[in-house]
Amino acid sequence: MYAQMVKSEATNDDPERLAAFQARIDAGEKIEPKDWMPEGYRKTLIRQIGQHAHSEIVGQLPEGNWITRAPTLERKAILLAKVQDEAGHGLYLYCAAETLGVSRDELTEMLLDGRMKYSSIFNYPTLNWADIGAVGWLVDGAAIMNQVPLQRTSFGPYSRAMIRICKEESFHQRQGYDAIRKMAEGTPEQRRMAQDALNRLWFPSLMMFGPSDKDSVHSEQSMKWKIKMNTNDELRQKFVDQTVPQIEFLGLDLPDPGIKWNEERGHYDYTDPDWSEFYDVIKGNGPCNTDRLAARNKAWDDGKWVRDGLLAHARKKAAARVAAE
Ligand code: FAQ
Repeated sequence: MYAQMVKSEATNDDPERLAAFQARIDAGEKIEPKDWMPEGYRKTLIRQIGQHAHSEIVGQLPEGNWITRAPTLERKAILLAKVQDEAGHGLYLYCAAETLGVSRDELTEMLLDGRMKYSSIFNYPTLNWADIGAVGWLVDGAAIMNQVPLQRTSFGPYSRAMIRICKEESFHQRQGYDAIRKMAEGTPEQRRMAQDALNRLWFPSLMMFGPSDKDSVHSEQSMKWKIKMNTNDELRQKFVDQTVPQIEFLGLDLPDPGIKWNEERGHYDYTDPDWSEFYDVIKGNGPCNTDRLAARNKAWDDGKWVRDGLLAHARKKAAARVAAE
């Protein structure tokens, strides 16, 4: 099975080659597609970049759902631009993965038949306009916390894709914060909606960083290879520390009674998400898993005639070129 195949387990590569490869990583060199790399490195990257690309594409669904119902023309234009950006991020990432010898079609098929994952967060519904503000603020906020360090990741094409993605994600986070601020400063009903969105999306946002360090399967090897630059818990803590003052600025109630400043640690304490819920969601049993995969499968099936047409055109041109030679 692909999922087993891409585990970042130790490989049987020649120890000398492995040591030279590790020395390049330790020296901060970028690894480029034509360079030698251990099979485990290549497969771990395909798994992570592929999952990331799928998340960008599936992540368009909960927000796209609100484009027609945005409260003003300005908010509609902003949301439309954001959703288009997510499609672009998916494309940069699929291109980065393709340099590792897997095609975009193969990756898509693995998403569609459940062999590859996408971020757990997109299996939660967006019930109202406040959720759209909260997605930009919290979900893009969590995404960018993870992605800024990935600009320094060891694989060249991934690192370069992340530079552009991060510029756009920071606009996404700010537009979300602005939308939720408007709600928090609005009528009592708007304020109630903002609070409700924060309460529902807080723990799913914390889950985006992955399981706690003691349960993370890939972190140790991925950090050695600089495919990941931080552990899941390090990034989750940074996100909590950044977001709590924003919640206070908005005058909203904290979504977790366990949030308290810990003077000794110099960080906020917080309650861990319900990890059994997380594992259930990534196994396919979240509130929207079935809908999300059905929507992507439908888009893939509906687009078949376009792909077939383009392929037929390319084949015809190639045959004409061969005939002319
Ligand atoms: N959801 O050993 P670890 C966005 C899986 S940004 C689902 O810790 P790893 C922007 C993991 O795959 C969101 N599955 O794994 C946007 C593994 O399973 P496997 C995407 C998860 O890879 C915003 C198992 O659990 N960002 O979409 C999750 O070292 C708004 C064990 O976990 C990225 O992908 C999860 N949350 O660390 C778009 C960033 N967490 O494969 C639209 C790049 C873990 O063995 C709207 N990725 N799993 O079967 C990463 O940094 C890492 O892959 C982690 C997971 C941190 C996500």
